[in-house]
Amino acid sequence: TAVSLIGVPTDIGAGHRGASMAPEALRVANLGQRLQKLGLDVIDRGNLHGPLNPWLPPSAEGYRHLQEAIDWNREVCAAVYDELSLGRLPIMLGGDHCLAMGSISAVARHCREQGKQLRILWLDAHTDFNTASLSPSGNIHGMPVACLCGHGPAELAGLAGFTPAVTPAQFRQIGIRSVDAGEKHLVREAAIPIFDMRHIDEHGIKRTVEAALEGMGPDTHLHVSFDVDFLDPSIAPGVGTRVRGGPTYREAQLCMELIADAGKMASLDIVELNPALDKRNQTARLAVDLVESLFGKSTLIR
Ligand code: DIR
Ligand code: MN
Ligand code: MN
Ligand code: MN
Repeated sequence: TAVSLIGVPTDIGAGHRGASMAPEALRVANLGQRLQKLGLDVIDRGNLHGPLNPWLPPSAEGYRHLQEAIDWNREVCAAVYDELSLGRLPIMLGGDHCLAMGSISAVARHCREQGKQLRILWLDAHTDFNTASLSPSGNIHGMPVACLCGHGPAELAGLAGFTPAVTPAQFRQIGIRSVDAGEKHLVREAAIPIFDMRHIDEHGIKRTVEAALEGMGPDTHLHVSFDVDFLDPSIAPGVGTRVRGGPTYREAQLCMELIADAGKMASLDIVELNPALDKRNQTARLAVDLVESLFGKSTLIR
């Protein structure tokens, strides 16, 4: 497999500063070298460029930094589309989760052109299904799923070249344990397939991940959007929005191993890592450890 690392150093979508330092934190934690050791062809494309964080309050329309989010996501969308066209697997080194609007829009376009089915695995504590009117914060990192499903401003919802870029039925969300009051209504209405923490508690991580991956065919492109706050904050403190009660280290490892076994992952976001809130880069190192498993590292082979 040929993979391309794409740094997206931005925190314009988040409520805390610092995710803009994460691409470098992941490099310092040797992401590229570790993937190379697994036998992958790795190219680090360096960082994309976009507007700095003006750190303004939400506008009257309810978005914080909307124009900045549009500018960044145009860059992300173009870069991801180019990598997919080259037959490479793009890995986004985020950056806050708003970048998934650009990456998944590019993937949706690629899949439409190639006649592929798209499945999106959303590993997150949050559903990220807010709209400007529902969001309590106005932070755009809480809106990418809604936006990709057509609930958002045209400049973002239309990045793929068609709207909606994807449908709720293409998502599988795992690890959910925080949904805002207004967001709940839209999540239910859209009927997004969600495997929340209660589901994991009751059925175990193995059956949960297997259910989320069920029904993929030979032509399925699996996009994994890995929000690091998916993990329990006791093992992953370096994120802006910690929510207790997430997957343990072993559960997260097994989750990644099962995704690797399915053999369908063709694009990946690593988002919301915040080195400013981390200790000794431990959360970046944990993310790298888990991404190795996502690419098939196992105890007995390699
Ligand atoms: C919250 C936080 N639901 C919001 N969302 C986060 O502001 O919309 N998503 N942190 O990952
Ligand atoms: Mn392809
Ligand atoms: Mn989250
Ligand atoms: Mn998220």
